[in-house]
Amino acid sequence: MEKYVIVVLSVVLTSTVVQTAYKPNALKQYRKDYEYNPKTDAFYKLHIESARHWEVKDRCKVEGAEPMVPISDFDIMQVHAMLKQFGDIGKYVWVGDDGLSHDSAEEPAIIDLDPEDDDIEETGECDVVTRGGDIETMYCYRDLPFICKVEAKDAPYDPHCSVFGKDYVHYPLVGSCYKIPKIAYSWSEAYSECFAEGAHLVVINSAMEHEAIWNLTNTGPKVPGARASYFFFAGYRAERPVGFEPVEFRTIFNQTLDEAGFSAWSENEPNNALHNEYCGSIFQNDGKLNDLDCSHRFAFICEIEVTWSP
Ligand SMILES: *[C@@H]1O[C@H](CO)[C@@H](O)[C@H](O)[C@H]1NC(C)=O
Ligand SMILES: *[C@@H]1O[C@H](CO)[C@@H](O)[C@H](O)[C@H]1NC(C)=O
Ligand SMILES: [Ca+2]
Ligand SMILES: [Ca+2]
Repeated sequence: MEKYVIVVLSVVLTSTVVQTAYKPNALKQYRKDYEYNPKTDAFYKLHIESARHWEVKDRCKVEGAEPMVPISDFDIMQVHAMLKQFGDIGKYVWVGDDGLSHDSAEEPAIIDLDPEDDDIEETGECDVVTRGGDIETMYCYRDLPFICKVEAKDAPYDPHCSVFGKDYVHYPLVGSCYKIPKIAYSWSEAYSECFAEGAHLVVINSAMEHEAIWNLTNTGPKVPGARASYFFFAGYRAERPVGFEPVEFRTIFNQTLDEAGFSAWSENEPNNALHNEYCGSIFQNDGKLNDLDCSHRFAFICEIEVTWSP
């Protein structure tokens, strides 16, 4: 064990040196919240918010990744190094199934009161990596942190959209790339997700961009979990007014809608339903704007502006 820790430390130190050394183009960058490991040529993110094992695959997938399967010692060292930054989140992290059998980390029942009871077996156990660097198993229903990984070869640089990954669609006439992540989020969660991707919640700046967004909202499968499938959160917000002040929607860049270049609301919108709609969205039926409750979960659109060069 001690020998192992020394190996881990020296690897961690070496990779730190590699990462801080100035080498143009040497360091790959996926999303802002992923860390590159040159030893595995892959990107990793430790999700310190916990989830049940069966939720992990989808959560990684939203980020274009998969649950990390510990296929090499470098993967384990990566988990070890990332966990070290968070002393408070317990000893175990969900990982993907490596197909091998491992010992259970669960305490065996001291006295089996009912030998006929085989609930535990039905519950099933799933793979974890421990702080000590072992692969063990725990009950799949536990809430644990988890780790996602994407290999650099699966997240190639997209020169049209200036982003790593394959999910952004380029609209050359508009000069932007767009993505509808496959998850429903509150407005703030959506804002953060786009930011982590190196993008921002979509802002419509022209009639042509309106056409493109309208088209985009009518392509592709519905996002699961959305409160209504025909609204997409976008980069507009208003402050909740004090008293009878008028409600004024601005873009996330603090422009008025007119300054942004597109100010068409859907019919009878903004209606501030239940006096609680201060976040902007795009309505699929006409591609125009609608106000929504910021805390409800909807699909959303991320945008990356790209400079057109001949
Ligand atoms: C949107 O779709 C319509 C019909 O499919 C097409 O005519 C139009 O050119 C598209 N607009 C953009 C900006 O892609
Ligand atoms: C946004 O713009 C308004 C109007 O120009 C200005 O009063 C306000 O201070 C701006 N807000 C920020 C955070 O810059
Ligand atoms: Ca735009
Ligand atoms: Ca509304």
